[in-house]
Amino acid sequence: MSTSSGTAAGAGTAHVDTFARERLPPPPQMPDLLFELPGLQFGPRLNCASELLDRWVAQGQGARACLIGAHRRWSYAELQAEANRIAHLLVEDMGLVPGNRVLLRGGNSPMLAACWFAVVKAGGIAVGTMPLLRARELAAIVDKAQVTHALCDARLAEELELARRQCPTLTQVRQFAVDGGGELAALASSKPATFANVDTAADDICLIAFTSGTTGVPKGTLHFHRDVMAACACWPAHVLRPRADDVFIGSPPLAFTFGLGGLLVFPLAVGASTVLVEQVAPGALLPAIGQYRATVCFTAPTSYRAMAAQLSAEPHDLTSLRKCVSAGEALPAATRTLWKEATGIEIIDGIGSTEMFHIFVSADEAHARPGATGLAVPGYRAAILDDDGREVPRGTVGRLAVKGPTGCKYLDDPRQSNYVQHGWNLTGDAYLQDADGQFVYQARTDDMIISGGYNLSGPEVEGALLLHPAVAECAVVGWPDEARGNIVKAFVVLRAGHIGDAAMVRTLQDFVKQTIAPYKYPREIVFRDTLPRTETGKLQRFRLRAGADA
Ligand code: 3UK
Repeated sequence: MSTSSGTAAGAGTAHVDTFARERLPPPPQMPDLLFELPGLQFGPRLNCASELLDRWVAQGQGARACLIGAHRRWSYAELQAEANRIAHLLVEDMGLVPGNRVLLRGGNSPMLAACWFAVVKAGGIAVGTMPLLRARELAAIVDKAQVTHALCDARLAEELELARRQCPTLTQVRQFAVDGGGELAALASSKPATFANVDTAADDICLIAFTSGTTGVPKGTLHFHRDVMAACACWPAHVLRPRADDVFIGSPPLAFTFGLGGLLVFPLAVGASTVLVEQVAPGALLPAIGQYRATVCFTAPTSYRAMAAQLSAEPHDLTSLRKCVSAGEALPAATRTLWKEATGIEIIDGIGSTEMFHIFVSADEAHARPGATGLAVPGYRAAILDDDGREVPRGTVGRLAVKGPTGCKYLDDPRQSNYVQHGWNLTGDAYLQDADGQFVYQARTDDMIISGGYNLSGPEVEGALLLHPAVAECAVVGWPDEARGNIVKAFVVLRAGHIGDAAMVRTLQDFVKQTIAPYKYPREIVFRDTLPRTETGKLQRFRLRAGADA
C-alpha cells in the first residue's frame, strides 16, 4: 500500500511556464493519494494524449472509428493527424510553451476534441469553458488562470471578444468551425500530420476544470496527466466496463469533467468511439441514440426522466443501447424505475465531482439499489465523517469523505482547506452508509433542512413527490418559519394536463405523507413552469430560497 500526499516539487516538470504549478495547494493541504490497484502504477513521465490517442495508431489500430460528429467522422489516425496539425500551429504560430493555459470554447464536436488533444500534446493546460458563459464569466476564468491562448468556435466568438477587452494576458485567439472550414483548419492545413508530444511529467498539470459551482468566485481544479489516466483505471475499468466496439453518447459538455471523462477520455482509453454533437437536449438525445446506434449513454437524472416520458408518447429505436450512466445529481428511485420500465436498462448511478475529476462512489447494474448511490469505486475509499473528522456508525448521517488516486487541488484558493481535511476530500454532501455498506445520498450539506427540530433531506421529499404521476419535476427547500425555524416548501412542475390548484396541493401533500414519514410533508407547495438549473443540469435550490430572485 502506498499513501502519499503531494508531489515532489519541480521533479522533472516539462513546464516552462510554471504559473499553474506554483499555485498548487501547499503540501500540507494536499489530499492523501492511494495507488493500490495494479492499474495505478505510473512511471515518472506521462503524457495522457500519448496513452489515449497515439497508442492506438502505434498499435496499428489507426483506422478504427473514433469521433462521430454531426458533420464528420474521424478514425483514430484522422483525429491524431488533426490534433498534431493544431499542436504545430499552437507552438509555431501562436507561441505556446509548455504550461501555458489555453481556453477552449465550443459545444461538443470532434473539432473541440482535436483542440483538447492538441493542447495536451503540446504540454499546454486545457481550460474548458461552458458554451453559454458570458463575457463577464469568461473574463473571471481568464484572469484566474492567467489564460494566454484561446481556441474558440466562431459562432461563440463574440462573448470571448468582449471578455478580451479586460484580459491583457489573452493575446492569441484563433477561431474554428465545426464543419471543418474556418480559420483554424485553414491555418493548420499546411502543418505536418506528425508531432512529437511534449515529454511531460506524470504530475504535470494538463487541465484546469472550473467548478460548475453555485455561487461565488469560480474555483479552478488542477488535474495532472496522471489524474486523467488514474480515473480511466478506476470507475470505467471496474464499474462501467466498456468494450472497444461501444459507441458512447450523451449530453454533458466536454468543459464539465463528467463529459470530458464520459464522452472523450473513457471511450478513447478502450479504443471505442464516441458521438460528439451539440444537440443533446433530452428531446434530441433519444433520436440521436437511434441514429448513431449508440451503446453507452451519459446524462443527468432529469434527462432520463424526461426521456422516459418522451418514450411513453412516441417510440424510439433504442435497440443498440446497453449501458446508461447518471451523475451530476442524486438519481431519484422513481426515475430509475421509470427508465427501467421504458427501456429495460438498469441505470448506473455514480457520484463524481470536478475536484476528483470523475466518479468515486457508484454501482453497476448488478449492485444498483434504488435510492442509493453505491459503493466506493475500486481505487477509492469512502467514509462518513462527523464534524470532528471521526467515522460515524452505519446509518448515521454525516459528511461524505473520499480518497483515491485523484484528489482536490484548487488553483490558488483558500477554499482548499474546506474540501481537503485530514487528507480526505470532503465533497460537501450529507450521506449515510446503510447496513450493506451502500452510500445513500441525503442532500448537499448546506441543503439539509432543519424543521421543528428534525433534520430533513430536501431530495428525499423530492423523491417522494416524483413518485406521483402528476409531477414532472420538483425542488424542495427549507423556508423560514417563525414557529418551526424552517418549513418544507416544494416547487413543483406538473405534467401536461394537470392543474396546480388547492386540490392538487392537498393531493400531493397527502401523497407524500403516505410515502415517507408524515412529518416530512411539504407544508407549502407552489407550482412553476420550469425550475432553475445550471448548464450541467443541476437544480439551483439556492435560487428558490427565501430572498432569492428565481
Ligand atoms: C453532486 C451527486 C448525488 C454532489 C460530476 C460525475 O457532478 C459532478 O461534478 P460537480 O463538481 O458536482 C459535484 C457534486 O454534484 N452529485 C454528482 N453526482 C451525484 N449527488 N448523486 C450523484 N450521482 O453534490 C457532488 O458533490 O459539478 C459527476 C463525474 C464528474 C463530475 N464532475
